Amino acid sequence: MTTSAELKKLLYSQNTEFLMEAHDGISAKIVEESGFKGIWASGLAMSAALGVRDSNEASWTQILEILEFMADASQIPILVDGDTGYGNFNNLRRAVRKLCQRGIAGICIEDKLFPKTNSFIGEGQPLADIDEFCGKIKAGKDIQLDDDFSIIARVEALISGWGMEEALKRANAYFEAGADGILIHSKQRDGVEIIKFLDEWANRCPVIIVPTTYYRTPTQKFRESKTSIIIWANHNIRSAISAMRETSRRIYRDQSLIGVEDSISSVNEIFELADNNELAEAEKIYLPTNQDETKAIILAASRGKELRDLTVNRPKCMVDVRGLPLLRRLTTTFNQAGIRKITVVRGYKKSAVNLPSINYEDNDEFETTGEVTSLSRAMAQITGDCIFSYGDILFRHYVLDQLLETNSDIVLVVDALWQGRDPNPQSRTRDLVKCAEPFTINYHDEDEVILNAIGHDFVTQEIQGEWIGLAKFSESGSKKIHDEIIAMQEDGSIHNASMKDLFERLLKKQEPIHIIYISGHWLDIDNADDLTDAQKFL
Ligand code: SPV
Ligand code: MG
Repeated sequence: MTTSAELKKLLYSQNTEFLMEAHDGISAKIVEESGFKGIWASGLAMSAALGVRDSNEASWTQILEILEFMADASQIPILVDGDTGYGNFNNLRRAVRKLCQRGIAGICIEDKLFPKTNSFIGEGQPLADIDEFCGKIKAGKDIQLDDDFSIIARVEALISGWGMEEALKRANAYFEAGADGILIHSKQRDGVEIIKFLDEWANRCPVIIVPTTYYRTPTQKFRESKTSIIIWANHNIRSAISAMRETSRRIYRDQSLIGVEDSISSVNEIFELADNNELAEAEKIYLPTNQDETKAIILAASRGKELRDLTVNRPKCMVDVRGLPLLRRLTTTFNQAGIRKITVVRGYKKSAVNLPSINYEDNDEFETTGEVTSLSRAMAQITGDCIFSYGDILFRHYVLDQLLETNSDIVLVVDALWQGRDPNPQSRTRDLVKCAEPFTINYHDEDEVILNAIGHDFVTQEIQGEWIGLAKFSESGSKKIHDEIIAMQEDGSIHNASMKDLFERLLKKQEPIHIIYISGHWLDIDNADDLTDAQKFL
């Protein structure tokens, strides 16, 4: 159904329906997600959002631009506040054609003079000549490109103090000229004159009301008097003004964001409203993919239980580290090294892992399976040059640069100063390594050293370092990893297997694995102390 047909349906619905004010794309989205079936594109609100008066200071084409954003941002019908129709019958004709072309459902025009003045300002505003206004309605109806497009005639006789008789006379003339509905406006504090109008009008055609000043009158009363549509006309722009004032004043006063951060929308909410995920999906389809481009796979399926309260609603990778989720810090490091294709394997609280511009794969059995099962979820990405990373580590940029320059099939980054971090090798599960050569003063960044063994419990004297959870697979390395995962799937050993198990299998098959040494400059985040270290690290 077109939005214009939907607006018609609301107009003729047996129930009283509601339109909510919006003034730009984002407010249109918010109105729609709140459940409203239609939008009132308020002239007052659109003007205010542009910082101008509701006196036709914004040109009609500028309003048209805003409407185009609103229509793109929402699926529900938009009834436009068309003021007086932006001139005479001819100006309205052009406006109606353009509105139809942009998928707007209807226009409301008021019987006042161009340039209009907001109806709440002053008393006894002059009204348009009835015949001239009827000609405008006819011209609009004759030109509309869409049969379902609605033209609502707004009667200003009550609000301008011309009386009930004049209001009824005008409503009748406009209805006979072809208006699809009447909007009757009032600025009384109670709904008495509106109810009187509704009762006398007796539903000859749909009637719309705007209870901005008579908001205390129960909605039920308007239902009983057969109101077709109630417009909540300006409450989003007014709430935006209050919120923006409060936030600006607070930040100005505090010279800090601490006082506002928890009470305002997150940047992620903006990404969600803008549907950044859709863009990420589209990029996968439409952007050329360079097959030689290095990819990254990040395992981020586990909760991180030791972080307790911090990981009740989100996994460890989304824990805040100095104002940004850990995962964002990690992916930014990859991006800065020119790696754009990043796949994250999610598990625990996967919907909380929602950063844009990332491919997601899910390991829904994360509680009962190990790292290799998570890695297998990203199987399609294990091709070409590929960086592998745990989702809970941070490292200096040079570490990744050094790794990217290696040439061997499988290269692990190993911290030679593993004891500096935590002298007890058994203090937590650590991937310790024995290598063909130890780290010495003569070690060069580019030296790739053979890995002899990887495990959790070697005697201290034999340990040359700790794998930090970062690795690179070349094209043929990726193929070896890929094939080994398939073998593990086939022999059933994949289930609880860790990355250590996978590397051990390759070593057993005499597949060479290399390491490069670093000396500190990284950390992984397992507990609250690590998180404190991470704040310092940044
Ligand atoms: C608007 O929202 O711009 C209106 C309604 O026209 S009112 O401001 O009440 O006149
Ligand atoms: Mg208006």
